[in-house]
Amino acid sequence: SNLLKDRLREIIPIKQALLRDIRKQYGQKEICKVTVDQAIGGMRNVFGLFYDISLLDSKTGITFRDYNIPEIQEYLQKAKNGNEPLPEALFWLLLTGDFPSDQEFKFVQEEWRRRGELDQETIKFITSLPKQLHPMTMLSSSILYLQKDSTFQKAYESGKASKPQYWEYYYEDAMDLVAKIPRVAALIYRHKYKNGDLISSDNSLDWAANYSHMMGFNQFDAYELFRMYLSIHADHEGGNVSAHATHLVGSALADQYLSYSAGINGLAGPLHGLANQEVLKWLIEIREKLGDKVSNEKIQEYVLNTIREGRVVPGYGHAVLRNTDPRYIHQKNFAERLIKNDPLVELVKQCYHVIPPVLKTIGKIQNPWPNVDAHSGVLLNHYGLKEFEYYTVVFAVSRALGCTANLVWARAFGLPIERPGSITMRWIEEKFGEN
Ligand code: FCX
Repeated sequence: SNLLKDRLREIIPIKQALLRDIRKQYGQKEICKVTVDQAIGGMRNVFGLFYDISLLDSKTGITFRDYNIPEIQEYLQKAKNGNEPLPEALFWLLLTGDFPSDQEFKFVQEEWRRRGELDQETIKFITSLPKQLHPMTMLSSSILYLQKDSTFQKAYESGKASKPQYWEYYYEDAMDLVAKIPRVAALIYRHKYKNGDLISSDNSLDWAANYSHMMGFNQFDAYELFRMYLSIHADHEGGNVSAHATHLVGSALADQYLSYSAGINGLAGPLHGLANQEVLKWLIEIREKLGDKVSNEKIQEYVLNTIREGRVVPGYGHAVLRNTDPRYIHQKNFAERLIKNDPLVELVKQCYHVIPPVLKTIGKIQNPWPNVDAHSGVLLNHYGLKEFEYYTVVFAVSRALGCTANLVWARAFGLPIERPGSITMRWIEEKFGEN
């Protein structure tokens, strides 16, 4: 039997009824006012999206179905002798709202193993991509290529799919896409950086460790890093660029592949997921220019210079968070537990003390604290992933969990096509002007 789909079949009618009740009771309540400034200013604090699987609080950070990062670390399945949550378990939690039993966890793991292999044409497509492409461009193109296998697209085209069943096809496509994405990502890595010397999968490993293995990193601690990394980046509520882009494109009934490829394209922007590559570049630049043992004063000066040059300090600031990102803290704890004497890790730690006070002095920055990207690069670098251009691909492998899980629910709830209104300068003047 299909444990996860069966569980969803049970929950979906209950949640659908709950949503109907919520609309009946609160449908006409006002959530927030929208000012002209907010419309022009990237819609900060405009609550206009419905996204049920995770929620971001500006002070305490992300919760996945109401559980924060320390809680998922404590309650989700871990590897033998491991400390980090396994993404298979997180995916169950995101989809169902419950922690999986061991049997349910194993079900997801087995399904992903079964669905994870790539066919020869796909391998050929990926290993024929021009090597000068950015790895995120390669990933997005490869996900688009996989769209040939979309069960939703086929069912829709043949007229077989009816609206109440849409979610089932989205579920199938989510499971396929998530099962395959580590292989796609590892192939891209080996093709671009390791002369096409491919490593086949090892299905005795869990999903995250297998990804690490296919990349070529086989230490237990590297496995732990991938388990941790792929869990904590999985989702960050609905308004961030990658989740929102996926959700928006999906609302036009574009399938999971078309939708997530769009999300990946947004994640590839330097103000979003690409920041983790930028952070490492920036840290290495500091060491090249200022040497091994950099004083706090020199770092302060360097930060001010970066800003003076019109650049952002990568890994710091956030559109919603107003505190240190708990995903940063989680990675910091990981490093303190497992990594000794890595100068770049030490530099990240030093920056945490030095940078926020400097950013606070630049009045306009809303959040001087580090975000998730401030730490992730040095950890990947520590275990041998030196090609920082590739870092956002690992982020994208993780974000597939949240983005595809959300689309299953978007179809289960029958959410309509997204179509907010837009305004012009003339519209504003005519509406609010004196005459
Ligand atoms: N360095 C320099 N300037 C910064 C800054 C930083 N780290 N963070 C914010 N600012 C600037 C903004 O550029 C803006 O300047 P402007 O008015 O001249 O355009 C001003 O401060 C106000 O911005 P603020 O309201 O604080 O932040 P936004 O919501 O507009 O933007 C991001 C949020 C994350 C885009 C911004 O803080 C930034 O560019 N940070 C660096 C890049 C980064 O780390 N991104 C990753 C974020 C995240 F975790 C993820 O999505 O992956």
